[in-house]
Amino acid sequence: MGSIRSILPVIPVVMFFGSSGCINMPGDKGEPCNKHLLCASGLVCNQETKTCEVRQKCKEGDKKQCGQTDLGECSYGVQTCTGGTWGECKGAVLPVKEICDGKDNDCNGTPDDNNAASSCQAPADECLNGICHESSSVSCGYFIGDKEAGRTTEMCKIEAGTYYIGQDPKPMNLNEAVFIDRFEVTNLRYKKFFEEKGKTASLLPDCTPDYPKTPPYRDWNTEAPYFDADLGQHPVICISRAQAESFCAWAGKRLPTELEWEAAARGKGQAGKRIYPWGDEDPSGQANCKDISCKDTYPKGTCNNMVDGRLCKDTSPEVTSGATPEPVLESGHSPYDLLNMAGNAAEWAINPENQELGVLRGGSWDDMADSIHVYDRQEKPITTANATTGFRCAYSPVK
Ligand SMILES: [Ca+2]
Ligand SMILES: [Ca+2]
Ligand SMILES: [Ca+2]
Repeated sequence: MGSIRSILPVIPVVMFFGSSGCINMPGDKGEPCNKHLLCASGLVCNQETKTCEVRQKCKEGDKKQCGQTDLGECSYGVQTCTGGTWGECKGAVLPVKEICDGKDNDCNGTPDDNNAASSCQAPADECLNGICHESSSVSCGYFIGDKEAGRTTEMCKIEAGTYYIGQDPKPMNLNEAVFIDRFEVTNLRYKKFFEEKGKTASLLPDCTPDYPKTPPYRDWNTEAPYFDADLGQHPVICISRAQAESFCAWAGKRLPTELEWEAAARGKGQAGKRIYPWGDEDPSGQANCKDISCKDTYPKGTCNNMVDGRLCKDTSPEVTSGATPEPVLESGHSPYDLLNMAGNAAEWAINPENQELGVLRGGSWDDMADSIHVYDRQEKPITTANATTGFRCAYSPVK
């Protein structure tokens, strides 16, 4: 039974292919086309000569676009028709592995995605704005935004996680990591912004009417010389919240929320249950504020408003005579190594529940040590601008 079934189907197949002359096969190269004007694979029937020729893929000299995409670093190239076939693709830039360089190397429309950080030297590094950063231990050292340059534009990364917030600290969650300026915004940084904005009067730091028009604090005006270069590294003061927001937007940043600001001042977890950025010890030498436990910016008794223009409103013995803003590079390191979170300039922050509420954080050079705690906050109209009001900016990375 089985042997008969396997033999029978073989017979017609042998008969069919065994005699090619019986059917009209497509012609080979140079042969006549068959009666259906067909030729073998890859050949075409020349309608005039009725012979089979190599398929003409294109017309001599024709050009067409080639490559994969023109997104990111990629671009299309051009292919030219030569001898009936398309030549090589010239000038096209094809996708390559994404590396950390601020560019879209793999041409998917997003720069530095697809783990661009893997091109950084150490495995723990991360890629931000085209620069590799060590994410393991260093919290600062980020330079974000191309509008500004210089050390005082450095930012620190505040990790997502639980922070103990408030005078009676309660756990609160910072959902996403945020970058915050390491320093208060300086006069020099603000000057660049002010000039690029055409010295618009509404952006002029203006202490009127709280303080007399006395140098160095009222040395800003729209006429040259309007800016005291000696105070370039001091915090810009006499800044309203709208002016602060304007500056941060110009720099590609924004004002921090109160939660972000306090997280940056305290540090993460239980260790953040401190009262000052540096811990629980008095500010001695750590903060620029105005009682005797603060830094003594000027020797006692040397400040005279009328002569040297420094603001020293209070000359009583318990007050550090001559407390004024100090250069932002100096004091009060927080766990994330931000400076002057306590004292120096008071800093605008945003309360997300009530954005119309003006809030100043950290106290200022004009506050006593008991008013510059990490949880201290002053509510003020957002139009407030006096010799204590400054700010720093925050930044959320684009995902
Ligand atoms: Ca990409
Ligand atoms: Ca890249
Ligand atoms: Ca401050």
